[in-house]
This record gives sequence, structure tokens and C-alpha cells, in this order.
Amino acid sequence: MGYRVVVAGATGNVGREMLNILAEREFPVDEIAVLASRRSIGTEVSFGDKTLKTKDIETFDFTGWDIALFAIGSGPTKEYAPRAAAAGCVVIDNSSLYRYDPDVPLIVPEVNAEAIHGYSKKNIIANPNCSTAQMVVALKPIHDRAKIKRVVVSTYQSVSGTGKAAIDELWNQTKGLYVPGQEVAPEVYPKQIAFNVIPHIDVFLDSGDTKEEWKMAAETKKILDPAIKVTATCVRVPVFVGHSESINIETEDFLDWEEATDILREAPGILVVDKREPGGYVTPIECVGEYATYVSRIRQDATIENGLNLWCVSDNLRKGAALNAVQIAEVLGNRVLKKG
Ligand code: 11C
Repeated sequence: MGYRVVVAGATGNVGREMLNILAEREFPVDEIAVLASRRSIGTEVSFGDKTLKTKDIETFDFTGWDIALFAIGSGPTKEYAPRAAAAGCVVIDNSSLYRYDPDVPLIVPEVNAEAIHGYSKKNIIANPNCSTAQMVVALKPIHDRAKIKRVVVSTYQSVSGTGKAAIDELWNQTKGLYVPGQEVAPEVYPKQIAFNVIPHIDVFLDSGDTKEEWKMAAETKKILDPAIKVTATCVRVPVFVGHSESINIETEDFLDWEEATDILREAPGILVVDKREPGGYVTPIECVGEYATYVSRIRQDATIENGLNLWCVSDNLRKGAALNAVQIAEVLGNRVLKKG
């Protein structure tokens, strides 16, 4: 016996990846419903070798459905997640709406799968921000061995983190720059993204940090350890898929880079590619469509007593969103619902 699964937001980039990953990982699905907003009703989406038609989320009855994967943004989630949860369907939500709610677990299965049992307070589980998910996968084994005190991270985030319109903007702006008279003005981003980088993701806060930078700190604390201090600079780069991060880590105990490499090689969800030669590291293009969080450029930070530097790359639509949500569903199935 398997599960009755709902994917809400099935026509978006993350929703489509959720369907791909449920099929790829052979999640035990007895029945699946794909939901979209009214303007996308009837749109066809693929699930394995099947084609499904989206239904209207507004009128959908969640009664009798086991798990709903939500990728519809915070606004609609506010309306539909409580409705699904009240009908007995456990919501795994990709938006930021519930992430900081103490009654909602925020889970990256390689790091804090045991938090799953907190789901029952609201019948909702939150999926983290993409840039946090890959970072905590890389930090967890180092924290377990040497206790992380502080992290300084700079991100290089792809436009797919913003959505379809941003992917089109990068594509059209890049093409337009080669054709006089066909230049494309910035619309999605405040400045040109083609052949440029923009040190601004999400809204500005009073502190001068952006919300994306704040999320990386707040979510790392909730998922990994509230004692870890994180300071981030989040930057949008002209890459379609794959977020990269330069991570500087200060630990309580000394950890030699070679031992750190061995520990990372053994850790779940991580692939170390670190040859210390031209091309001996992973770039975002190579992580597209993959499950792993790739770690490269592992080295000592000799400017502090106990410091490491590393480079971390992952597919933001997969580990950063859809894959992590499906992994949460797997943990929920295996440890709590136990139907599959
Ligand atoms: C980006 N990290 O790359 C964002 C996208 O809180 O789920 C995901 C925002 C979030 O723009």
C-alpha cells in the first residue's frame, strides 16, 4: 500500500521537479493529484510515463489525501496549507511562510530528520530556502566533529531561484546584447543580469542585510544549531540553474583540511570533487539535474586558529527545493505514516 499524494503548484519549475523526483525515486504513490491556480487548470504535466491534468486548488478537497507537496509561494500557502492540514493531509511546504514557526519543523533530512516528529502540532513541515539547504548539508559533518562557531558565506545564486520570468530575462537579455536595437531592459531584477552580478536577493531589512541573507542565518540556527553565527552576502549571477557558495568556517576544535575532506566524503548527500588542479572542482553547470551537494576547494584558513574554507554547489531546484521536499516525504513515510 502506498500514499495518496498531492503536488500543489505542479506547473512551476519546482512543482515539475517534485513530480520528476517522486517518479525517479519510486516514492510509493497509490494516487496522485496535481493542483494549480485557476489560470493554469487543465495544463498537462508529466509524472513518470503518465500525463496528468492539473485541477483547481481552490475547490480541491484534501480529505483522504496523505501528503501534499506545496510549491505555490507564501500568499496562496497561507490560504491552502491550513485547509489541507485540517483535512488530515500533511503539508510539506516549500515557501518561507512556516519556516520560523516554532510549531513547524524545518527539515533537511541529512541534518535533522529526527525533527519530523514535530509535524503533528500543525500537520505542516517546512522546506528550507535553497541556499540554506545545501550549506547545512556541508556544515553538518564538520559541526559534528569540530563544533562550528561562525560561518561567513558568499553565495552565487542562479536565476531559476527567482522563477521562470527571470530565466527568460537572462536568456533574452543575453541574446539582445548581440543584436543592436534589441537590448532588453531589466524588469525582474533591478539591474541587468546578463554578463553582470547583482548583490541583492529578496527585500532589504533595516539592518542592511537582505532577507535572503537573514534566512541563511535563521534557518541554519533552526536546522543545525542555534549557537552557530552566520553572516551572509547573497549575490545573483547569470547562471540558469545551480547555486554556488564560498563558505568560511570557524570551529571550536582544530580540524585539519585532510580530515575534513575524509569526513565530508563519508557524509550523506555529499560528493567531494577536489583535485587541486585546473578543473578539479565542481561548477554549477555540472550539478544540474543531480541530487548531490558537491564540495570542492577544501582548505585551511590560515588567518584564524581553527578555520576552513570550501566551495559548495548544488542544483537549487533539486536539493534546494524539490528533492529535499521528497526526502522529507520519505522520512515522514518511513518513520511516521509507515504505509509504503
Ligand atoms: C533565490 N533562494 O534563489 C531564493 C529562492 O525562500 O524559498 C527561494 C526563496 C525561498 O532567489
